[in-house]
Amino acid sequence: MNTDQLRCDIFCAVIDNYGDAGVCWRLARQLAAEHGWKVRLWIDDPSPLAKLAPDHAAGPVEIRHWIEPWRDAEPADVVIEAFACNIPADYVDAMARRSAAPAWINLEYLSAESWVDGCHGLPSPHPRLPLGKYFFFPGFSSRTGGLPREGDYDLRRAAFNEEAFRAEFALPPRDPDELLISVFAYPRNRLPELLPALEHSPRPIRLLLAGTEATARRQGSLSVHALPFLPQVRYDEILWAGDLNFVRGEDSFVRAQWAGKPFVWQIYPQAEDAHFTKLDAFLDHHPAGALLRPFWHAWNGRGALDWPAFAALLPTLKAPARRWAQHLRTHPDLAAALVHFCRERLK
Ligand code: TRH
Repeated sequence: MNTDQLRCDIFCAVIDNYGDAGVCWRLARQLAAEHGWKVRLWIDDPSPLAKLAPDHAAGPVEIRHWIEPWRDAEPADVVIEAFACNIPADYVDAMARRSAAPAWINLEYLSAESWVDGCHGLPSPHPRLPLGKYFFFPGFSSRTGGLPREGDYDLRRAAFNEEAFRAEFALPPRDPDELLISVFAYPRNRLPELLPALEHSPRPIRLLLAGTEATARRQGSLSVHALPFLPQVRYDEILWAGDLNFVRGEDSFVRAQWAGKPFVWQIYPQAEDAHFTKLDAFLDHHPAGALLRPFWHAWNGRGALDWPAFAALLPTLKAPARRWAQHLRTHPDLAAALVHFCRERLK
């Protein structure tokens, strides 16, 4: 098969929030824009895309509303089901009827747990049809599929104009002593407990509440601003402008790492605190994990939220954050790894 211009169908079921659509959109865009693939994104709820990518109609990805009952569509060369969503049975039957079986990928959730290394790339034969599906895990080690990072990331960052960004969102020019904190958190968060400590900070703090409509206010050392929800290509700007970024879920968590700045992760909560295993696995890998652990645990609901102690650590956290980003860059990015993986299977 000519694997130069492959056709690819990505299936995305939106469970909640922006992460499902956000991860799929980012991957779809990169496969189309950087690898020349002809990508269709089948999404059961396209509404998050209106905010993530308001200009998506301009291409290069074809957005399709995934509606059941399924209407026939010819299967692509590469079929990606995101986060183990169940792709339509009729589509799977049509995949089996192709002369060459498509490369069928189950794109999994991101985790730093060690079992991921052993499961990445494993095949899972179909019980009935001559088809095999492969588990593809994003991750932090060279034995995983890596993390999404666009080829133009460095160029965009070099072109980022912090002054213009601040002016656009009515933030005053930077005070040299200021600490700029961005917050993107779940609605259940400990920000109300953090605010009094920030108000009493010895240095001025500017807090950007990402994707909210709160009104600007000032109290003691703290100034609070709301930022509108920006298109996904611009979310990085918030992280580049920040000295400390609070992020959540999966995609913003990865972007904070590329920014190479200290950050705090609010992990997607799971039943019976299962998410703490995932949180700790990440901290075990991060060069500043031991320092970050108490505050990160507290931000996720365990233990006292000791802002003065964490603020005192911030200067120490800068170099490890940069080192971690550099380390991650030594692995191929997720889209490149996926393209390589699929080409091998389609040979
Ligand atoms: O929205 P999330 O909480 O998504 C979550 C996670 O993906 C989680 O792992 C998954 O299980 C659950 O969904 C179903 O957080 P996440 O992953 O950071 O996605 C947010 C997206 O929103 C990300 O692509 C960045 C984007 N974003 C913007 O584009 N503009 C903005 O202004 C902001 C604040 C976010």
